[in-house]
Amino acid sequence: MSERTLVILKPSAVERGLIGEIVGRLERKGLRLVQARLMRMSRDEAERLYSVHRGKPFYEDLVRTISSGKVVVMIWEGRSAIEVVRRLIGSTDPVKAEPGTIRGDLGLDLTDNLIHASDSVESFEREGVIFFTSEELKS
Ligand code: FUP
Repeated sequence: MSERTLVILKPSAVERGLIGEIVGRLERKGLRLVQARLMRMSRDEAERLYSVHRGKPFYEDLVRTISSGKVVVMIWEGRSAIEVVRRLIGSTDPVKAEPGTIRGDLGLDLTDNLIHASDSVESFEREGVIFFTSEELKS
Protein backbone atom coordinates (compact mmCIF):
# COMPACT_ATOMS: atom_id res chain seq x y z
CA MET A 1 0.00 0.00 0.00
CA SER A 2 1.30 3.44 -0.90
CA GLU A 3 2.20 5.51 2.12
CA ARG A 4 4.15 8.62 3.02
CA THR A 5 7.10 9.24 5.29
CA LEU A 6 9.05 12.22 6.59
CA VAL A 7 12.77 12.36 5.83
CA ILE A 8 15.15 15.01 7.18
CA LEU A 9 18.68 15.51 5.91
CA LYS A 10 20.58 16.79 8.95
CA PRO A 11 22.94 19.81 8.77
CA SER A 12 26.01 17.60 8.33
CA ALA A 13 24.52 15.99 5.21
CA VAL A 14 23.77 19.43 3.75
CA GLU A 15 27.20 20.84 4.68
CA ARG A 16 29.01 17.84 3.22
CA GLY A 17 27.18 18.17 -0.09
CA LEU A 18 25.33 14.88 0.23
CA ILE A 19 21.83 16.07 -0.72
CA GLY A 20 22.09 14.75 -4.28
CA GLU A 21 23.62 11.44 -3.21
CA ILE A 22 20.91 10.72 -0.64
CA VAL A 23 17.97 12.03 -2.69
CA GLY A 24 19.30 10.00 -5.64
CA ARG A 25 19.28 6.81 -3.62
CA LEU A 26 15.66 7.32 -2.60
CA GLU A 27 14.67 8.20 -6.17
CA ARG A 28 16.47 5.20 -7.67
CA LYS A 29 14.64 2.92 -5.26
CA GLY A 30 11.41 4.12 -6.85
CA LEU A 31 10.14 6.43 -4.13
CA ARG A 32 8.56 9.72 -5.16
CA LEU A 33 9.46 13.09 -3.65
CA VAL A 34 6.22 14.96 -2.89
CA GLN A 35 7.38 17.84 -0.65
CA ALA A 36 10.81 19.37 0.06
CA ARG A 37 12.03 22.42 1.96
CA LEU A 38 15.54 23.70 2.65
CA MET A 39 15.27 25.43 6.03
CA ARG A 40 16.84 26.09 9.37
CA MET A 41 15.04 24.16 12.12
CA SER A 42 14.10 26.21 15.16
CA ARG A 43 14.93 25.00 18.66
CA ASP A 44 11.18 24.57 19.25
CA GLU A 45 10.73 22.39 16.14
CA ALA A 46 13.76 20.30 17.10
CA GLU A 47 12.38 19.76 20.61
CA ARG A 48 9.03 18.67 19.17
CA LEU A 49 10.71 16.30 16.69
CA TYR A 50 12.75 14.64 19.42
CA SER A 51 10.24 14.92 22.30
CA VAL A 52 10.38 11.13 22.91
CA HIS A 53 14.08 11.48 23.78
CA ARG A 54 13.66 14.31 26.33
CA GLY A 55 15.66 13.54 29.46
CA LYS A 56 18.08 11.14 27.77
CA PRO A 57 21.80 11.91 28.01
CA PHE A 58 22.14 12.64 24.29
CA TYR A 59 18.98 14.83 24.04
CA GLU A 60 20.66 18.26 24.29
CA ASP A 61 23.31 17.32 21.76
CA LEU A 62 20.64 15.94 19.42
CA VAL A 63 18.49 19.09 19.53
CA ARG A 64 21.53 21.37 19.19
CA THR A 65 22.97 19.40 16.27
CA ILE A 66 19.82 19.31 14.14
CA SER A 67 19.17 23.03 14.66
CA SER A 68 22.80 24.04 14.00
CA GLY A 69 22.47 24.65 10.24
CA LYS A 70 20.25 24.14 7.23
CA VAL A 71 18.31 20.91 6.87
CA VAL A 72 16.24 19.47 4.02
CA VAL A 73 12.81 18.38 5.23
CA MET A 74 11.02 16.13 2.76
CA ILE A 75 8.03 13.88 2.30
CA TRP A 76 8.49 10.74 0.22
CA GLU A 77 5.77 8.47 -1.08
CA GLY A 78 5.67 4.88 -2.27
CA ARG A 79 4.82 1.28 -1.45
CA SER A 80 5.60 0.71 2.26
CA ALA A 81 7.64 3.93 2.15
CA ILE A 82 8.23 4.00 5.92
CA GLU A 83 9.86 0.58 6.06
CA VAL A 84 11.66 1.02 2.75
CA VAL A 85 13.28 4.30 3.81
CA ARG A 86 14.27 2.91 7.23
CA ARG A 87 15.98 -0.03 5.49
CA LEU A 88 17.79 2.24 3.03
CA ILE A 89 18.97 4.43 5.92
CA GLY A 90 20.33 1.60 8.09
CA SER A 91 20.80 1.25 11.85
CA THR A 92 20.80 4.32 14.10
CA ASP A 93 24.52 3.93 14.87
CA PRO A 94 26.52 4.29 11.62
CA VAL A 95 29.18 1.99 13.08
CA LYS A 96 26.64 -0.83 13.04
CA ALA A 97 24.74 0.21 9.90
CA GLU A 98 25.25 -2.27 7.07
CA PRO A 99 27.42 -1.21 4.13
CA GLY A 100 25.06 -0.33 1.30
CA THR A 101 22.84 1.74 3.58
CA ILE A 102 23.02 5.53 3.77
CA ARG A 103 24.38 5.60 7.33
CA GLY A 104 26.55 2.55 6.64
CA ASP A 105 28.19 4.12 3.60
CA LEU A 106 28.27 7.83 4.47
CA GLY A 107 28.07 8.31 8.25
CA LEU A 108 30.22 7.72 11.32
CA ASP A 109 28.99 9.88 14.21
CA LEU A 110 26.05 8.53 16.27
CA THR A 111 24.13 11.68 17.23
CA ASP A 112 24.99 13.37 13.93
CA ASN A 113 23.99 10.38 11.80
CA LEU A 114 23.09 12.33 8.64
CA ILE A 115 19.42 11.59 8.32
CA HIS A 116 16.13 11.18 10.16
CA ALA A 117 13.10 9.23 8.95
CA SER A 118 9.77 8.40 10.58
CA ASP A 119 9.74 4.88 12.03
CA SER A 120 5.96 4.27 11.98
CA VAL A 121 2.69 5.68 10.68
CA GLU A 122 2.11 7.21 14.13
CA SER A 123 5.54 8.90 14.04
CA PHE A 124 4.86 10.28 10.56
CA GLU A 125 1.53 11.71 11.70
CA ARG A 126 3.17 13.34 14.72
CA GLU A 127 6.30 14.59 12.90
CA GLY A 128 4.79 15.67 9.57
CA VAL A 129 2.64 18.41 11.10
CA ILE A 130 5.68 20.06 12.71
CA PHE A 131 6.97 21.05 9.26
CA PHE A 132 4.09 20.90 6.78
CA THR A 133 0.53 22.19 6.63
CA SER A 134 -2.33 19.69 6.34
CA GLU A 135 -2.70 20.82 2.70
CA GLU A 136 0.97 20.07 1.98
CA LEU A 137 0.72 16.72 3.73
CA LYS A 138 -2.04 15.67 1.32
CA SER A 139 -0.86 17.17 -2.00
P1 FUP B 1 16.62 6.78 14.53
O1 FUP B 1 15.13 6.64 14.46
O2 FUP B 1 17.35 5.68 13.80
O3 FUP B 1 17.11 8.14 14.12
O4 FUP B 1 17.02 6.54 16.04
P2 FUP B 1 16.37 7.01 17.43
O5 FUP B 1 15.01 7.58 17.23
O6 FUP B 1 16.53 5.87 18.38
O7 FUP B 1 17.35 8.16 17.90
C1 FUP B 1 17.20 9.47 17.46
C2 FUP B 1 18.54 10.11 17.36
O8 FUP B 1 19.19 10.08 18.63
C3 FUP B 1 19.47 9.40 16.40
F1 FUP B 1 19.48 10.05 15.22
C4 FUP B 1 20.81 9.43 17.05
C5 FUP B 1 20.58 9.87 18.46
N1 FUP B 1 21.05 8.89 19.45
C6 FUP B 1 22.19 9.17 20.17
O9 FUP B 1 22.83 10.18 19.96
N2 FUP B 1 22.60 8.27 21.11
C7 FUP B 1 21.92 7.12 21.36
O10 FUP B 1 22.35 6.33 22.23
C8 FUP B 1 20.73 6.85 20.62
C9 FUP B 1 20.32 7.76 19.67
